[in-house]
Amino acid sequence: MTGSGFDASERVLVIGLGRSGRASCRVLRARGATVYAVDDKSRDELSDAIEEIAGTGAQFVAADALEPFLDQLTLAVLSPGIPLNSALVRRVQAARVPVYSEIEVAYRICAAPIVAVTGTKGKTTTTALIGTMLRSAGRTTWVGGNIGNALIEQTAQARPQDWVVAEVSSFQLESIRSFKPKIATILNISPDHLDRYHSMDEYAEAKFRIFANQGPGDTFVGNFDDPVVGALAWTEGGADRIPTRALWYARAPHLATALYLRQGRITYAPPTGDPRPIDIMPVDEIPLLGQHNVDNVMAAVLVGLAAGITPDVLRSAVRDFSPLPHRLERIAEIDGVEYVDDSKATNPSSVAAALSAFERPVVLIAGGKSKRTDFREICAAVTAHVRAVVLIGEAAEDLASALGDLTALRAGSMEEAVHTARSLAHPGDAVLLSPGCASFDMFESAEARGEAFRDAVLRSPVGAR
Ligand code: UMA
Repeated sequence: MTGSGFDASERVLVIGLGRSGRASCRVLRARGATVYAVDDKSRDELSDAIEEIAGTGAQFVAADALEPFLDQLTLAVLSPGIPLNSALVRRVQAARVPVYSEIEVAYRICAAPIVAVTGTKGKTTTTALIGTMLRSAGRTTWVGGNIGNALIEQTAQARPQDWVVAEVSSFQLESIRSFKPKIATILNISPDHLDRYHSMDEYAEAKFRIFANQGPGDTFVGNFDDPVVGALAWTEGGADRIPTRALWYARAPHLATALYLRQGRITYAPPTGDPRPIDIMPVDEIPLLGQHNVDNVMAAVLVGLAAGITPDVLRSAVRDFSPLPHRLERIAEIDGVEYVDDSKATNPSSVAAALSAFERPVVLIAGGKSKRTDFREICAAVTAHVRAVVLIGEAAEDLASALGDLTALRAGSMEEAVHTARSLAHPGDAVLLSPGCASFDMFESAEARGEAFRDAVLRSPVGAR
C-alpha cells in the first residue's frame, strides 16, 4: 500500500490504447501528470481512442514520431497485450525509460490492501467470488484487472479501509517491480500462451512474480494438488521461494494443508493456535459445475479466512454466487439436450476440466486460434465424455489430428457448428462450446464467441433436430 506518486512531476508514456491504456490515461491525467500515448496501430484505426484520451488532456504520438519525446519521459506504462520484447517497448527501454506494467502503477497509487489472483484457469470466477465474500463481510471492495476493467481505475478510488481484488495475468506480472499484494493466490499452472513464452518454465516464472515482493504480514495461498504450484510447497528450495506465510489447500487432508475436503465438506485446520478442524461447508452446496470449481471455491475460502472473514459469511457468499457468463454457463435445454457455453475455456486443460464436469454424453464444439499448446491433453477427457466433436477455426486440423480416430466434423461458422452439434446430440446429452483456443480467428473476443453460440442455440427452432 502506498497511495502516493504519479503527480504533476511525472511525464508518462502510455503504451497501448486498449482498455488498460485508456484507463491509465484517465487516471494519470486526473493526478496531474503529463501523459503521451503510443500504439502500433495507425491514427485512423485509433480515431475513437485518440478522441477519448484527448478529452483527458493526454496526447497521442504516432509510433514513428516517438523519438523526440523519449528523453523527456520519467516512466512508461505498458498494456498487458504488448510483449516486453516488442520493437516499441525496446525503443522506449533503449532510451532508459523505466517500463512498468499498468498493475505496478495501480499498486503504487493504491491506499488499500490488495488481494491478487492468478492461475491459468479459474481466475475470473475466483476473483469475483472473493469480491462477493469481502462485500458480504461489509467491506467496500473494488474488483478489477484481467477480469475486464483496468485495475488502475479501481485502485485510484480505493480508500485505506477498503479492499481491492485484482485478477492478474502472467502478461501483467511480467513488468511489475514492487507490486505487493497483501494476499496472493496461484490457482493452477498448465500450458497456455506458448505463443508468447518460450517454455512452460518461463510462463510459470511470470506467474511466480505474484509473490516475489511479499513479506511479513502478507499471505500466499496455493493449490497443493497442482503439480507446478504445489511443487513450491515441497521441492528442495521451493518453499524458500515464497517469502511470506504460505497456506495450502487440497482435495484431501495432508499435513501441509490448511484447507481440504473431508467427507464431502470443506474443512479448515488453522495453521496456528487451536488446530482443531473447523467445518466450513458441504461441497454439494457449491452452485458451480465441475471439480475445478470446488478447487476455486477452496482458494477463495482460504483467501477469505486470511482476510479475517468468518466461516458463516464465507459459506453464504458461496451459496449465493452465480456462475459468470461464458464459464460453463447453462444456456438452454431444448428437446432434452442441455446447451452450455464455456467460451472462456481458451486452453486445452480448461476443456478437459469442463468435460469432466459432465456425467451425460457431450457433443463438443472446439477450435479457434491455437496458442501453440498441445491438444493431446484433452484426449483422455474426450474419450471418457464425448459422443462427437464439431471443429471450428484455424486450429481445426491440429485438433483433428490430436484426436486421432474420433469422428470430428467441421463447421465454417458458429451457426453451422450448433446446427451440426444439434443433429448429433441425443436427448439427455449436452452440447458444450469449450474451444480450447483463442477466439481471434473468427470473433472479436471470447465473449463475442459465446454470444454467437447463445444466439445460434436460441435461434434454432424447438424440435429442429
Ligand atoms: N498493441 C500494440 N502492440 C502490440 C500489441 C498490442 O500497440 O504488440 C495495442 C493494440 O493495437 C491495442 C492495444 O495495444 O490498441 C490493446 O492492448 P491490450 O492487448 O493490452 O488489451 P486491453 O484492451 O488493454 O486489455 C487488457 C487485457 N488484454 C490482454 O491481456 C491481451 C485484458 O485481458 C484486460 O481485461 C484489460 O487489459 C483490463 O485490465 C483480456 C485477456 O485476453 C481479457 N487476457 C489474457 C487472458 O485472459 O488469457 C491474458
